[in-house]
Amino acid sequence: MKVLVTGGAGFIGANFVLRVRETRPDWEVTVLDALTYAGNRASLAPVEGQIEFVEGSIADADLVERLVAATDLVVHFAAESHNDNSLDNPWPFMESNIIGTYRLLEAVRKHGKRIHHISTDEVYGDLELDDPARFTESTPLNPSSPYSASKGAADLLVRAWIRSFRIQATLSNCSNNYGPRQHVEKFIPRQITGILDGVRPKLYGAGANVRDWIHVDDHNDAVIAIIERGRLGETYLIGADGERNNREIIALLLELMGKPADWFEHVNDRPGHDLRYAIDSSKLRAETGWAPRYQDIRAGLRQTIDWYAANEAWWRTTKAATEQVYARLGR
Ligand code: NAD
Ligand code: TDX
Repeated sequence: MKVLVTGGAGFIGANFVLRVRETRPDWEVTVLDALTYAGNRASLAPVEGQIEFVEGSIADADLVERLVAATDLVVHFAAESHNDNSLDNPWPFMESNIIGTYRLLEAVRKHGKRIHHISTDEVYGDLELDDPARFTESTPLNPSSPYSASKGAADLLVRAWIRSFRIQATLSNCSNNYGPRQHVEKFIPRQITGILDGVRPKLYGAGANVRDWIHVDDHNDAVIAIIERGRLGETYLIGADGERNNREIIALLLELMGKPADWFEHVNDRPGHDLRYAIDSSKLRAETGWAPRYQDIRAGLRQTIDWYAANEAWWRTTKAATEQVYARLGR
């Protein structure tokens, strides 16, 4: 099977390509990635020579059409992915996440190919801390930030192309990922690399916000399960029952990295900061048999810390520029 992976130089996409090479060696992989500030070709170094890499944008209709025509399946990870950036400048999110997805859908429709669209639990908005409810596939879309609104818009386009044009497509909405090769702008790698540099973790507001953490390999195994065993036209929520508030994550990182429990600082909160995300993944588990392998977040964080400690060259190049952006935002 020929697979076109958009955003394959980003965090989840690169880990997907590595996982596919490991577990599905007969899949032929082409990566399409614009190499924005978030893309890093070094993430694909272990599979150099085993995949084709095309530098370009999913918003480039001609390029997208040519690549989609030559593939069997598109796995669509490419996106602007950081909420804080979307609050600072929403435009790249509209272009990549909405127009880019539209270009892919039109090419998929024209050439009769299949697409799996990667999305986020953030399209459902947020939950109260004391609400026993979790998101399901039938939760209404209610996004809060320009990022999550652009992802929700893309999800609606995919659903409309399924209904109106009967394209072969599946969707998945996953919770917060962690693991190796995540950009240092994101919560967990920002704090790990900060601690390695002797800088205290930075907690937005009081840190009561809850995220439902999943290891990136578990997310990608779920995507492979949906590709192989999911029903066309369906949406699947991906989550590993990993609810933790941000204070708890910082406490775990400090403990695992040998720092005192109070060695962190509070910084300005994110405007419109979603309170809690929580995923009910029973549909995915029942229909595909998928289950997460990383049940213990402590072990997953240990592996992630070890990866950043051993791969300073990978993150050092982007650390200073990332912190300059945060300094300007007061976070
Ligand atoms: P990332 O920012 O690390 O990577 C995104 C990649 O897409 C980068 O390599 C970037 O160069 C590329 N890209 C951006 N715009 C592009 C364009 N116009 N054309 C081609 N390539 C482009 O993001 P990530 O965390 O790996 O997220 C990947 C996908 O998973 C996104 O769709 C995101 O919404 C979704 N998602 C992420 C999480 C999470 O916790 N990180 C959770 C659920 C869903
Ligand atoms: O320095 C920080 N301090 C802090 O307290 C940073 C960078 C974040 N935070 C908080 C904000 C969130 O409550 O940590 C939590 C996680 O923040 P992010 O890593 O920015 O993730 P989030 O906004 O939850 O979105 C992520 O999960 C869903 C991904 O970035 C999205 O792409 C995905 O869709």
